[in-house]
Amino acid sequence: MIPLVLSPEVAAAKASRQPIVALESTIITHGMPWPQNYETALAVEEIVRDMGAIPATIAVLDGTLHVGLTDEQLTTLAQAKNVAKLSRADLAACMATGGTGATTVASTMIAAALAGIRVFATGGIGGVHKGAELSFDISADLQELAQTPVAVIAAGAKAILDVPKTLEVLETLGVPVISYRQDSFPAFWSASSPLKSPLRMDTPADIARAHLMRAKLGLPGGQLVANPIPAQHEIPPSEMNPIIAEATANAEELGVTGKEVTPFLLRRIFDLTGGRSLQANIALVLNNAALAAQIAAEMLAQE
Ligand code: PSU
Ligand code: MN
Repeated sequence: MIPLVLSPEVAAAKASRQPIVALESTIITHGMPWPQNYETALAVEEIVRDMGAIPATIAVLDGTLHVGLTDEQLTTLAQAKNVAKLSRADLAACMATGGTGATTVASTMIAAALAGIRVFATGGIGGVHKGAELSFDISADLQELAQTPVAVIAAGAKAILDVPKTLEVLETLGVPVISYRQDSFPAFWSASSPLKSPLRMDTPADIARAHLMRAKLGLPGGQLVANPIPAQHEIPPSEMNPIIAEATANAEELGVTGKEVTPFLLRRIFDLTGGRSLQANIALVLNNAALAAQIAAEMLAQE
């Protein structure tokens, strides 16, 4: 038996073949401050419902892997201190020892696939960090995309990463990187970047068909769908770049490494932008949730 618990709403959606969108919890516990983290988590669930799909937020609570959280569980998680950040390497150990932890992109994909959910919306994926040639800091999210059949809808990779190297690794791993309705690869807080996207698609139907086609070919893994932040919410690269440089320098000075790097940089960038980065982050997550719901509906329609 697979050790996971579906919420009643998610179980009912599966039984009646409604579209479902998986949502991660690290963005709640490590990516945004209280209370915006909780408000955003609720707003994301709401937009998924408005678009005709059922949201399934994923986390480990007291050793149990939950797919779909109640409002009470979400509130508790959003306020909890010192919650573990669970990537592929941490998931089983946390469950085995009765721990509580938030799932990253990698472990949310694992849980979603186990639950039969093929579409997952988040903010930005982890990737190759700047200086990775020395630190070897490459997120497990990239390998997960190569092996677990879930389409991940994100606003590209955060510009705190080495984005060209992230795209190179994704290519090496055979992960389709599809930008939505534009030729350039989006840069999280900014809608476009100087980098050309490996692939472009303009409809949820094409994205769904490509995902299903990979499965028919027996290709493992998912797709990264890079959905640009809506123009009215973006912060241009000219403003973000010096701030990212400063935050990255601060992380180095303080010797921040490993799992701490992404949360540290997000907090520092929040401070340096006077909270604007968070507003942009919220806007892009909502935008990704809406697209994910459409892709999930298309996958069901095409089967
Ligand atoms: N993007 C965000 N906020 C986040 C993250 C990504 O806007 O909190 C999280 C995701 O859970 C992602 C993780 O999977 O950071 C990547 O961490 P790492 O580089 O340590 O694998
Ligand atoms: Mn890392």
